[in-house]
Amino acid sequence: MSDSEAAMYIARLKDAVVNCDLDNVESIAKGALNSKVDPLKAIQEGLAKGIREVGDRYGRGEAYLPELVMAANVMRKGVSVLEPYIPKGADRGGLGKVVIGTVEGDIHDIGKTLVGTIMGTAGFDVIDLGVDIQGERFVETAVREKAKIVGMSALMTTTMVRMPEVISSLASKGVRKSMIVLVGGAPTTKEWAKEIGADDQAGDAVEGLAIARNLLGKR
Ligand code: B1M
Repeated sequence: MSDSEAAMYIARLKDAVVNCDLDNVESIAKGALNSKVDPLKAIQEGLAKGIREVGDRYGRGEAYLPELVMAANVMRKGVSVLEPYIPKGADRGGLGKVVIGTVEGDIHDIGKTLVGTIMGTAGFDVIDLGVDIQGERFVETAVREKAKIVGMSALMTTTMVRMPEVISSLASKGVRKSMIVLVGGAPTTKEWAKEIGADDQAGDAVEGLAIARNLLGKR
């Protein structure tokens, strides 16, 4: 595969999301796989850039909710083709448990699911709680499963405020220091993580995995 062929597929995947092209995204994603394009790169640099572009247009009032929904469906279809081909790590399940979910009031799941998948393929045992997860469920599950990592995702400024509640609850159960707390999602930042007492914030799935490995290695 030449670099220009990879770039062509990545651009076509992005365009498919931007143009809400549900009919063709599957064949473009399969073409990318056949041409040995890295599936994670295809998701992050192709599909995810497309959905962010549509999101930005929505934010500026240049696109409407139905377009956002359609573009998200295109993204999910593309991810479903590419995701099974993300290379798996050697120590499957051996790195410990990660409890991950999208916080209460928030139904965005594409990024959170991708983070869970990447951590799973790298060897973590991932418990994905889903979306709109109340703080108590994060805490109960993390305690019951003796999780090493709790990962919270929030895509909205109105829902990221749920994150510190979960951290306080972990602290009140006396387990905060035994778990690594990571946060992510578009409105979150490193400063936010620090402010609320999380261990770190990840800008994307690959960074999330790198941070998780690094922090676990220090324990
Ligand atoms: Co929504 N939406 N949306 N949306 N949507 C945003 C978030 C928004 C920024 C768009 C905008 O206005 N520009 C805006 C929020 C504004 C704010 O902050 N206040 C918004 C809004 C307003 C809404 C609704 C309220 C719209 C409405 O109904 N009027 C509604 C919310 C309903 C609710 O949650 N209660 C809504 C609905 C939807 C759809 C259903 C149409 C769809 C979601 C489909 C789905 O997820 N099943 C959708 C989408 C697709 C988006 C945007 C366009 C894209 C999100 C996405 O999937 N990105 C988004 C705009 C944006 O984010 N710029 C937007 C791709 C994904 C791969 O990236 O999720 O960032 P991301 O995840 C990354 C990293 O952030 C990181 O790694 C991931 C993978 O690399 N990461 C973590 C994420 N979580 C992590 C956790 C970790 C670590 C890393 O822990 C370990």
